[in-house]
Amino acid sequence: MKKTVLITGGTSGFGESCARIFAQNGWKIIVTGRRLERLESLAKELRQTTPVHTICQDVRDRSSVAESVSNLPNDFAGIDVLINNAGLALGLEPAHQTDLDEWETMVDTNINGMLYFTRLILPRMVEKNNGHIINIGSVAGNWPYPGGNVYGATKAFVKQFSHNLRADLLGHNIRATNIEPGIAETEFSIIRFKGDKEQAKKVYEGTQPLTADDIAEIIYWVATLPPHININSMEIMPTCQSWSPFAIHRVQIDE
Ligand code: NDP
Ligand code: 8X3
Repeated sequence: MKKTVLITGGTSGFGESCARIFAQNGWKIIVTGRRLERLESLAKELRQTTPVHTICQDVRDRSSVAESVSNLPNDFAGIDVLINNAGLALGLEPAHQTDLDEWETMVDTNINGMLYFTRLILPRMVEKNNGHIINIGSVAGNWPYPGGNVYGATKAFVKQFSHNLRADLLGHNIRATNIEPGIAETEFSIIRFKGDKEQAKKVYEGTQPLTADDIAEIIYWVATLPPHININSMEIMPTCQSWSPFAIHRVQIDE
């Protein structure tokens, strides 16, 4: 029997690549996103190989998420894997110069969106004693960097929530994984810099960043390991990325 994966934010980047790789491997696909045209064109492509159900919605809209989960067509209702991927970073300003609305948007999308889908789908997984929640965290949830402020904090939430899920779900045969990518070239930076493609391009200049397909392949591998194996978290960087020494502010001392 075909398995079913629900991927939030399937209109671009990691989510879109995940939809393709799971479809190529015969899974039934549920994809969400706000951009209807993109959802329709992806669905048209994937339907050549597998059944696809699309949900055009904002993950921040709790009642819409509840309605779409309770109205899933019968063929798609038994979700085996939920990939909480929809998310974004806005801005790279220091905390005291940021826009509070942008902080709220990141919290609502990266945290609340994930919570809504997880809470609504988990009881079905518990009932059938099977399932896998894969959350998309980030290196930004593990390591602070200037301008990472709320974005990194939302991803730290995602990480701890993923691990706490494991604690609650012990004995229910449900896996939970936090995927923590480093620099990856998707539309992420274009969104972070409010559509400024030149500024976004500079993030990747002179590097070989991760690609959406790299991450999707890792997610697919994690989801298809033998059922007794749970990857708790996986941090992935491109080879060209590493850590820096601690920053130290020094003042001139007059002798
Ligand atoms: P993209 O911008 O390419 O894709 C983001 C996806 O999220 C889109 O499909 C977008 O769909 C969806 N999305 C954003 N906001 C909402 C919303 N309110 N409601 C529904 N869908 C939404 O970025 P990535 O693929 O890179 O990002 C995917 C995830 O990976 C994010 O959680 C991001 O934080 C994380 N990540 C990214 C890294 C990177 O360097 N690229 C590294 C580490 C983690 P639409 O606009 O159509 O709604
Ligand atoms: C995205 C990676 O380093 O831009 O989560 O925060 S980073």
